[in-house]
Amino acid sequence: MIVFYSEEHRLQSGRSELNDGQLVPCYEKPARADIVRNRLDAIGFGSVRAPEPHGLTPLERVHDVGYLAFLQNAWGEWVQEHGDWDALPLNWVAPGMHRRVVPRSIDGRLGYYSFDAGTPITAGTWRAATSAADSALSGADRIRAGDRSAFALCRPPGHHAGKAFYGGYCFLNNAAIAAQSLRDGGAARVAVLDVDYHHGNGTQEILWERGDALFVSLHADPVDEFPYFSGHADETGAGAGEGANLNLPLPWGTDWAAYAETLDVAARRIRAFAPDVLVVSLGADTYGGDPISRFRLLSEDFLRMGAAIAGIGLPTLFVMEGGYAVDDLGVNVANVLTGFED
Ligand code: Q9C
Ligand code: ZN
Repeated sequence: MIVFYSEEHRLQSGRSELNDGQLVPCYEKPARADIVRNRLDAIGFGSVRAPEPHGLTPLERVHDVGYLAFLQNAWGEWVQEHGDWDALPLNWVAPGMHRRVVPRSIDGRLGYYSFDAGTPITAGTWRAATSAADSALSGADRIRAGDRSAFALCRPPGHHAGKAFYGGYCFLNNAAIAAQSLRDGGAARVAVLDVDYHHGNGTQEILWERGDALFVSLHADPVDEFPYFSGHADETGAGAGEGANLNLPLPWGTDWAAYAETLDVAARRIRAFAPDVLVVSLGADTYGGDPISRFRLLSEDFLRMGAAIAGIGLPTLFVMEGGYAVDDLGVNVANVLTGFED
């Protein structure tokens, strides 16, 4: 399968995120994409290409134009106000407060458009995020052209980003942007399967009222885990999208045996929806060695995951999401892709 990868991912290299009460080095760092790229090279997997630029139009099909303008300009405004250090938000709206008026202050707008303090905006954030979206869009183009599969090695990731918010290391929702592009290119129905350890709250929000797009997610139960306020089993969609959202929360400690059963539930739902294409939000933070996650998958289990996804029997675009055990991330991601192909 063809792999899309942009060197511009390096431009997102935050210094620190707020974690357990401390500013710690960002878990979401350039070495993540490098190790995946290197592993694919080492095993001679597919051909790696730079993405085609797709411009703003496909981003505006998913994200709010005011949000996109904010994201594009935030770093410049932040530097003018505070100088050349990562931009992190400090304030958010609480129930009973108001978000009718968009703040003029850059600090106010960082809070207005975000939901955590783990996602620094830096000088290169916009270019890196748009290059990742271009990889997802280039992968969608391959599927539209008739390829059975493609892999968008996106960095920064995307599934926590909503129509008008960033967070969870994500700025642009690469998977949703690709899914929309596939719809616009002629697919009548699309499904997004999210196997990242964390709930894909951004994708869920974007597709919430959509009957033409099924969202299915396996993730750590939000009663215990980030993003805490999204991902419960009773969130099933609304309006035309009622019933087209399936959350499958799992407890901390989940191993492959339990995961595989739940993945089968997801696969059966996707087949019943009868989509034309499948987009997979591929996070490998379900790995037992992941430093911020608490599932127990082994490297060999990712081969089985790839085979199970192949069993759904749809043209499939893989979009890279999380995974922070950097040393093993290349093997784990490559295992999903080779397990799919074999
Ligand atoms: N103590 C993705 O996997 N907070 N994002 C972690 C750990 C945020 C993960 C805090 C995790 C975001 C794409
Ligand atoms: Zn994750």
